[in-house]
Amino acid sequence: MTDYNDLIDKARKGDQRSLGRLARLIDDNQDGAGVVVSRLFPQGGNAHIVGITGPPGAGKSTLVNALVREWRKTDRRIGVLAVDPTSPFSGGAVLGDRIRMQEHATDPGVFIRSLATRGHLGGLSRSVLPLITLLDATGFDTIVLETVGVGQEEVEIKDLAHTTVFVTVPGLGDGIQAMKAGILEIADVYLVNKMDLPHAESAVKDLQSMLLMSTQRSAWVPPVLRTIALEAEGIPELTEIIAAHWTHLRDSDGLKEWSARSAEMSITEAFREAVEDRVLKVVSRDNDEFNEDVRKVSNREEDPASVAARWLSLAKIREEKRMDFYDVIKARRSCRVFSPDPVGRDVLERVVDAAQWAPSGKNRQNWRIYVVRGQKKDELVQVADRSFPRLEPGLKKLYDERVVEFTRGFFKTLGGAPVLMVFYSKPTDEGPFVDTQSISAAIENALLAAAYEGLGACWMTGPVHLKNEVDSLLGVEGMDLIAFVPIGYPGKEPPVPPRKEGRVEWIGF
Ligand SMILES: Nc1nc2c(ncn2[C@@H]2O[C@H](COP(=O)(O)OP(=O)(O)OP(=O)(O)O)[C@@H](O)[C@H]2O)c(=O)[nH]1
Ligand SMILES: Cc1cc2nc3c(=O)[nH]c(=O)nc-3n(C[C@H](O)[C@H](O)[C@H](O)COP(=O)(O)O)c2cc1C
Ligand SMILES: [Mg+2]
Repeated sequence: MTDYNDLIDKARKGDQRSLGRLARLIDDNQDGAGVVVSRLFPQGGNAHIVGITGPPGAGKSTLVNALVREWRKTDRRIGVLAVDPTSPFSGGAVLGDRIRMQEHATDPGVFIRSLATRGHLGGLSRSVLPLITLLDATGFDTIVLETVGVGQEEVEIKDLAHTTVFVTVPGLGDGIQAMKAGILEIADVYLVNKMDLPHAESAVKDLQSMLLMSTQRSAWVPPVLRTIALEAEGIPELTEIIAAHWTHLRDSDGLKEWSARSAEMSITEAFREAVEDRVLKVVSRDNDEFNEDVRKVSNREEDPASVAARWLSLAKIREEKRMDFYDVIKARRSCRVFSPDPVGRDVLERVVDAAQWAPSGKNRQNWRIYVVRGQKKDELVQVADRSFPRLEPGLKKLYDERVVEFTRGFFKTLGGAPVLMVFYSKPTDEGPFVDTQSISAAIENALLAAAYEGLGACWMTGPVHLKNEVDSLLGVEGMDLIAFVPIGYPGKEPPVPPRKEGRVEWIGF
């Protein structure tokens, strides 16, 4: 198992290889990417994120290169994420970026990564958000995002970057007009690059008069700068303005507003991606259940929206919890409130399979597991409810009335769980002591597997004194009733009871 914490620590100390590995993990969305990002996230929130956008070929990469050189005169760490457009007009941009920023390739204070867009976030790659988190949380002071903006779609960059610089060039003429609607609201700094070209001043004038027409009024008045990126002309002025805008944001409510807007956008985006991933998993000709739906819709037995709604409520669509082993152990909590959402049969089969891989005395596998839902389940729940009065006096001795009341409510419906697993032990000549240990191993395996699947469950002793009723409901003879395990998606995250001290003695260490 990869030790992500170790990688993160090294990356924070400036180790480029660890940083590169984490970036690749995130960019390729490999297993573990989600875990890493959620570990990194709380450490972020310090970097200044600067967006550089503008039409293809405006000189953005050349400009970023010059900016990095200027910033590196002081000791700050700079991250660059260059997002390549999928547009056929600017194919080869990856190579271009690499060449233009090559002078920083060996500088340990600079991290540069080019990303291909995958049609998300208006020209921005889907992994941009988590990669920003990576750089932010590992101590980069400034993060530059280079994106191609050719129309409306670059608008989202303002939700990703604190400071957005829009770069244009002389001679675009009507091109600028076309962009007008989109760009006037987005940038904090406007810039005409390639001032060495003819008609450069008139491009500046055009931009200035367009900005005057803008109805957007705020405390920050976006300036128009002039640069020749190739010769690093105008770069010190640009870094000064970028720093001034950052100061302005932090001294006003601007940063707070930006953070709220940015959080909203990133949740929406993460949500959309998660749903999209689940959808792609379902929509496959390898999936028999899906094929059955295809048949139904093509025969007009069910409409597409109803099929989609059914899948959305099903387990397959839920986020798979890819957890470390020890995270699973800690995620296994006794769940007391369940969601009524159905649990897919395939998920339950994996849970039961895990139970059956438990060790047992002389490998007798003396367990019998009943997985029950529907009316039979409801009848079993009623038996559990009727068993409660027997428990009550004992509970009252231990807990206050609120807890007793809550437990009484829990027994009424077993937390509203959609499925109940009933564990029986078939007596062997090993005797009840070994038999019970064996089945306990099976129950705990099932609980851990359930936690891994994102399910909640609760180990309950089961209404032993009403065993006859349970037996006859299930048609069982000659076995010991061991446990009731209600199971389903959690309706509420269970509380975490603290672990007790002094339970372990180390001898001979
Ligand atoms: N004349 C002149 N050319 C420049 C200037 N800055 C950049 N260029 C040239 O413009 C071309 C495009 O530069 P890039 O930096 O790749 O532009 P870009 O906006 O990053 O391009 P894409 O990422 O493909 O959209 C290159 O040939 C640069 O050498 C400048 O100030 N003056
Ligand atoms: C053998 C065993 C029997 C249990 N029986 C019951 C029970 O009858 N009713 C109940 O509500 N919880 C029952 N529990 C759940 C415990 O109360 C619960 O595990 C404990 O409060 C610790 O919480 P946790 O599982 O979230 O760590 C049982 C747990 C075990 C291991
Ligand atoms: Mg570029």
